[in-house]
Amino acid sequence: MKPKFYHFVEHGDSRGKLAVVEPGKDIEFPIRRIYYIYGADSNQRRGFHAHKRLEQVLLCVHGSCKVMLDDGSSRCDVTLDSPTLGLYVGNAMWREMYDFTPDAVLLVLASEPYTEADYIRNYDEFLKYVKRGGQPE
Ligand code: T46
Repeated sequence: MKPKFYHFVEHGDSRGKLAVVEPGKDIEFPIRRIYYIYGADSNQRRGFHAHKRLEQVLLCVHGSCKVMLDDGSSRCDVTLDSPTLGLYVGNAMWREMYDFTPDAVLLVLASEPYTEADYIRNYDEFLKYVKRGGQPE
């Protein structure tokens, strides 16, 4: 599987750096929620789920972490270590985040508000969901 990345433009001058993510210009979906993960335990993996509809872009704006993506037929592991590198995580994609550095801040731009019903937390159910082409039973 080939992950999709965004490379956001860095605006820098003598004062420092600034990066912009503008929906409709830099990413395709509207941003309806923003959350961030910090103080993550480097020995613990997070995630272990897929989403039915949600689209997201993950950016490690400080420090670094790794993300494992699984589309039901293949997997890939990605390192996020730059505040201008965004990883697109579409729906029907199993994800696990791991190897957080102590200073890591993982920023997530999400297309939908938080809805527990959108989560698929069981891996076998996820595989069945993918086989059905993302349709409910
Ligand atoms: C994802 C990965 C990358 C909320 O109340 N609202 C929210 O918007 C979110 C994201 C979480 N929460 C609560 C639910 C849990 O009690 O925060 C707690 C931790 O959430 P969770 O265990 O789902 O965190 P991760 O790191 O396993 O997964 C999160 C997102 O939930 C998920 O959509 O794709 O980050």
